[in-house]
Amino acid sequence: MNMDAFRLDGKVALVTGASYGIGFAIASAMAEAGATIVFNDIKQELVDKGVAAYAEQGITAHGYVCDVTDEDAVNELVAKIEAEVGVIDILVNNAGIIKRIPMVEMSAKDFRQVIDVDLNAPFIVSRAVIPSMIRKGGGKIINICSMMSELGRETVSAYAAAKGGLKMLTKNIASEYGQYNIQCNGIGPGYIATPQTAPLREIQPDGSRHPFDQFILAKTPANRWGEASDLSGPAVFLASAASDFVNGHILYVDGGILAYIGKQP
Ligand code: NAP
Ligand code: GCO
Repeated sequence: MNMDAFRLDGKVALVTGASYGIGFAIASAMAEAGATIVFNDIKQELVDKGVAAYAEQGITAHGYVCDVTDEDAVNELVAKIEAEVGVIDILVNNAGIIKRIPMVEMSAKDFRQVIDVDLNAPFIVSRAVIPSMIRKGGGKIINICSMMSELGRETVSAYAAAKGGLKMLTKNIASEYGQYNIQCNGIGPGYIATPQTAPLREIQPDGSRHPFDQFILAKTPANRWGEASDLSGPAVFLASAASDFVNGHILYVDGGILAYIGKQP
């Protein structure tokens, strides 16, 4: 097998919400594999910080301010990227939020905001990039799903509904656009140490680990939280020609959580 199949040379990759966290790690890995990196964030300040952080790794990233829930802004962003950088070959729908509120205490506004960012936005951005992918002869779309694409837990009803929907949106894009040599797959990270999960890992006043931290360690055969870098290889694989016959698949990168009933008492 020619290992160049795992390279991304000559490809333009848009990773949404990638100033830091999982998106930043995925974009950095794709750059190492040869891709030209484009990313967006809501705030110019964070875009600037992201560009500097990529530069510290020797990566010249193209950063843009864009709220992925704003359809007009997304369409303008894609047109600007195509004019300034090139047609998007790889899209990673990474931007996401979570609100941890018991469902009966959650407002419909809060519920809709999570659905808007975590499900509606991947639809909006994918719809904006697919026509050019078709004209170019193909492309790759990677949706960042979750354990909550498969499992529920207390306080994350909106997030689980969104990520469950994102799993099915992934399968539907794969079904509808596979004929144009577009592969759409998902990555389902386990529990990853990023700002999004920082509240779940806070050291307690008595110096002990957060109860949820201990819970996740007991539910993870790897007995550790994931690092954003654990997602790099899977993302490069799904962005590369090595996965051209993989379509509609959710690749869980979870240290074994979904396979495991949990540590015995
Ligand atoms: P994070 O640290 O909270 O980063 C999320 C990123 O998305 C931030 O850069 C954020 O920008 C951006 N973003 C949020 N709303 C946006 C919007 N409307 N428009 C543009 N950008 C927006 O999260 P993460 O842990 O890296 O997670 C990244 C993705 O992985 C999310 O989809 C998350 O659901 C998913 N995931 C995370 C884990 C985990 O354990 N961490 C596990 C499974 C899946 P701002 O800072 O400006 O808000
Ligand atoms: C939570 C966590 C999880 C992770 C991730 C797991 O509150 O349960 O934030 O949802 O973010 O999605 O795969």
